[in-house]
Parts: sequence; C-alpha cells; structure tokens
Amino acid sequence: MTAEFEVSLESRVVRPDPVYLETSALGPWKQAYRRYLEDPDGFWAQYAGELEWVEPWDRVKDWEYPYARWFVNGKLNITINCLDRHAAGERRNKVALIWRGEEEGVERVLTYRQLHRQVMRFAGALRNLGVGRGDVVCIYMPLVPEQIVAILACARIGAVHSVVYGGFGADALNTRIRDAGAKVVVTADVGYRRATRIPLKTIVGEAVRNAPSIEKVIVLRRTVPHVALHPEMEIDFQECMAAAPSHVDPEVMDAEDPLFILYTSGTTGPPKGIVHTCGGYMVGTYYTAKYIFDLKENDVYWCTADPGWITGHSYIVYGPLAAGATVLITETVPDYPDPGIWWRVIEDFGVTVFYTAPTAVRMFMKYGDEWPARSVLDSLRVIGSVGEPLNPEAFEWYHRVIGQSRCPVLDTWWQTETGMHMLATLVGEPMKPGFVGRPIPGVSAEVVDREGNPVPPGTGGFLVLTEPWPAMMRTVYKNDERYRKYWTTVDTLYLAGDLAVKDEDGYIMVLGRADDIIIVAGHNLGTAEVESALVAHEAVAEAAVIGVPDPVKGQAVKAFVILKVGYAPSEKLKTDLIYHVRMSIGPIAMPSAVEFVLSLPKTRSGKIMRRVLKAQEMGVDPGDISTLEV
Ligand code: 6R9
Repeated sequence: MTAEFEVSLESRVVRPDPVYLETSALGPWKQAYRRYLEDPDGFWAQYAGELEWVEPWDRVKDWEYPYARWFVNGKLNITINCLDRHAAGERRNKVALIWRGEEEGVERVLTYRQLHRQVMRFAGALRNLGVGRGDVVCIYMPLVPEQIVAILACARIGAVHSVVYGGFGADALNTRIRDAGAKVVVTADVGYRRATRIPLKTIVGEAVRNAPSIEKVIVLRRTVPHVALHPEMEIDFQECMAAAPSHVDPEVMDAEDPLFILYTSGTTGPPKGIVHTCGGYMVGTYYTAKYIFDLKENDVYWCTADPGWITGHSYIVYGPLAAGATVLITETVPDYPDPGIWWRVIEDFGVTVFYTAPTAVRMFMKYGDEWPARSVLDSLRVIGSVGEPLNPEAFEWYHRVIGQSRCPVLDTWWQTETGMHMLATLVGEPMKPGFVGRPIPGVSAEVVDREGNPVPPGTGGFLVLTEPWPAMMRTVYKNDERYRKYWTTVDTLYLAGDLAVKDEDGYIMVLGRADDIIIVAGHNLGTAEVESALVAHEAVAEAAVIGVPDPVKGQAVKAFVILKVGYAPSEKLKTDLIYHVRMSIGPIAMPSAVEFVLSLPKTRSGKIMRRVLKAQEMGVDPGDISTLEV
C-alpha cells in the first residue's frame, strides 16, 4: 500500500431490542472487554475452567514470539467436552444433531448419548485399522452425520484429521492427501447435490492412486444396491463399525498436540495446511460458540457451512457441541428445488440461531422477498454472517427480511488461521451496517500502517491482531516459514491480509483483501467499498471489482456485475452504475468499464476470487485455482 487513505464512515446505527443485552451471558461489550484487559490470562482461564480437563494446566500461556503455547501442560480430550460431559449428565437425551437430507422428509436425529456411542465405535474402527495418535486421516465426505462422527472419532484417538470439502476434485484431493501424508481416507459412495449424485468414491479412487501414504479407504455406502468395493484397498463404513468395540476411552492429549490440519480456501494463493492444536482451539471455539452466539439451552442452531471449512470445524462441530447445543445440518443447497428451501427448513425445525455467508444473502436478495415471505421465520432469534464483508445493502435486507427487523445481525470476522471469531458486534450491542464490529472480549486487534503504528479513525490500513489468542494456528504444515511470515511482515503483529478502517467507537469495517487493493491516481480503494456501492443500486445483485492498468491513473476500476432477476443489461444501465458509484464514493472510484456477467468466480466456500477475474482480464495465468468453484 502506498499511503494511508481516507474512508467515509457514515453509517446508520441499528439498535436491537434491549432484552438481548439484558439476557446476554457475556454482558455489555465494554465491561467484558475491560475484564479481559485487566487480566488477559485470568479471562481465558475462567472460560477454560468451564470445561473438563484430564489434568489442569500449569500456565495459561507461554508466548515466545511468534510461537504461543496455551494451557501449558494441560491434558485433555476435546471429545470429553463435546460428548462425554453431556452424555453423562442432563443432556444425555438432548438432541445433538438433526440432519435433513436433500429430500423433504429424509431426516435423522442423534441425541448426545447416541452421537457419543457412534463416535466411540468409529474411533474403535479406526484403531482396528492401525490408526493411532498423530496419524493423519483424510475425511472427504458429504454433509451427513457420519462426517461429523468421523471427525470426532479422530479426535477421540488423537489422530489428526484433514477434512477436504466434498466439492473438491481428484487433483485437489490428491495434493492435500500427499501434503498431509494421510494414512486413511474416509469417504462415501456419493454425495447429493441438486438431485444429482456426486461420485465421491470414484474421485477418491483417482486421488489415492498416486498417494503412497494411503493404506485404506473407508466407504460409507448410501445407495442401494451397494456399490462394489475393491477389497485390497476399500472397506465398508458400517462393517468396520460393527466389528469395533462399543466403548473407546479418550486418548489423553497434551494441550499443544495437533488436533487437525485444514487447507485454506486460498482466494489469493495456493492452499496452506493450517495446523490447530487441542487445548487452545477447544477453549476458543467453546467460548465463542457459547458467548458470541449467546447460545441458550433450547436453541436450535444452524450454521449453513460445510464441516469442510473452518466455519464448519469451529461452528458446526467443536464449538456448538462443546457448548451442548442442538445443531442442525443439511445436505440441501440454498436454491434447490427453489430459493425457498432454507426458509422452509427454518420453519420446519424451529431454528433459532442461523449463521450463513454474505454470498448466500446476496443470492437470496437477487430472488426477491417473496421466497422468505412464504415461511414463518418467527423462531429466529439471532442471525449471523461470516466469510466476506456484509455490504450495508445486504445487511439491511438480511435484517429486515430474514431477521424481520427484530433479530440482531451477528457479523463475525475471522479466518482459518484464527480458528475462532475475532471481531463481531456482540448480540444486543448497537449494529452499524457495513462494520463487522469490535474485537471480541479476549482478542486484541488494530488497524495499522506499514510500520505497525495505529492509524486514526477514518484512515484505512492493515487489520492486525496484536496479542496471541488461544485458537490461533500454531504453524503451516511442513512450512513454518509461511507461519512466521504472518507475524514478521508488519512489525511483530499478526497480519491478517485484510484492509480495514476503524471509526470513533472502535467499530471496524473490512475493506477487502490487501492483495486486491486498487490504486487509482495514488488513492487506495478497498474492493468492498466500491462493490458495496454497486450492490446498493436497485438493479445489482452482486458485484466484483478489480484494478486494470491505466496509462494516466496507474490503475482504473473495472466492475463485473450480476443483475437481479427482472433487470436486463443495457448501455444505459452501465452509465447509471458508473454515475451511481461517482455519487456514492466519488470520481476516483468510478469504474472505467462495467461488464454484466451471469456468475462470478468464487472459491467453493463462496468467496469472490478477484485474482481469477484479473488474470482473465490481463490474459495471464491465474496461478493455483484448485479452490475455484466450477
Ligand atoms: C471464517 C473464514 C478468511 C477471510 C478473511 C476476510 C474474509 C471472513 C469476514 C470477512 C469481512 C467478515 N472474511 N469473515 N470479511 N467480514 N465478517 O471465512 O475463514 O476461509 O480462512 O477466510 O475471509 O478476508 O481474511 P477463511
């Protein structure tokens, strides 16, 4: 970035019903944050103390820059807290998981007791195959309860899971298996998506041919009649469960033993194997699931991510289960058989806490208000967002149409690398559309210049985290140099790679990835600012902007625009949009070109890949595109 830059901070303030703050378990942000600042280690010790440990820790943290150890010498198994603790107590018959298949009426429900038993069985099955502490297991499955059973079974025996999203192809899977040196792959014969079958087992077959570390492939057979297995390599999921012991004690893990590797979605470069450990990750995801979502005992919680992403790891599996919540999962996509399906799921199951991504919100906006209007959404209490900036326009729609102007919108900024929420507007606190919110209690964040000095409110800069936190990644698998880079590029701070701006109240707005920044005549423009202006136009459903070379200004803005249903592309509309950006942000941000498109290149987790648009525009190689949704 060449210099700091000014950003307009105008935003309206949306005040939620005071009852949210009155009933919040964490209380007002200011008090909770002060409690953290006065005694950071004591703050984290308090929440860690709400969980069960096999042996207590000696020290809350050791920080030897840039390496942190949390809950030093503490011994635990995360599944004791996600399962045994509930299954042995009052939650034993509480529903842990509700699964809804793609078809209406195809449902399964598992209580905590049942989930506990299944996890122990599968843990025993893995052990029977010679999988033990420290071995890597690759999980490549559709969104079915067995996917979660497999994840927790690895944790039970101290095996390190590497979940690969079931939408990835054979090459991407092969790269991830090889990098992690996985011993076993757990998969299914098929996944269902828009009524078509995704042949997962066939893809695995291709992916493991050049992966010498693989010894066995465990296959969950969903279709009838069962597909044939190749006995030299493949075994049946249910058969190996049946042959396993029904009780498996949890492996006693050190707080700093690895729990999993997860390859990042990679909007800007090749995927990295992010390594998370047992103790700090457990405390961080438990604390945020319970206190940032402010989960209550009777909540029905639905996070629409897939466990193949960090959002699924932290906020479908580990966090909510550690907090003893009822978690809904479904194999449905948002627009099949029609764009009303998710709202019917909310009505049918009485979902109270809903967590989704801006890409989904913008897609629903495109289809109009009539779809959500057909369902009763009165059960909803809190609606959350993660993954990309929630543009003010998308915030307003989400709050008004889905939240019925009643539910707080819980925007949460965090990363695969952070493991847990970092910035958010706590439930009950005033919301500012366009702003994520403040650092959550327990987290220290700043917006700084290139040297690491905080910039004043209204000035854009780099978003950094200034203190270690429990769920932080510990390294990049087999590439510690890349880990160190996060902490050594801007002073000694953790550089998130996002641009941001803070207002007078300390609310932070994320402006986009720093690699995507556009510099027009020496002025820095975050992609989110221009895209939000475009999305605010009534005809626009979604927009992406990139910088293209300009002989005079250095770079100019090029906009790619998806129109809402009912609008047609025209030269007049292009002019309108350019004018609209001029009036909202200023002449500097005016696109020099607007292109109407039907779709945008996105990662499989739904983030716009501007790098790909840019490469196409310039006619150059886009680099690693294994995460691109095709
Ligand atoms: C959890 C997750 C991380 C990147 C992050 C940022 C973007 C995530 C956001 C957000 C604006 C939010 N991001 N949440 N931007 N507002 N609430 O998405 O992890 O896949 O690793 O992506 O996503 O750019 O740096 P991951």
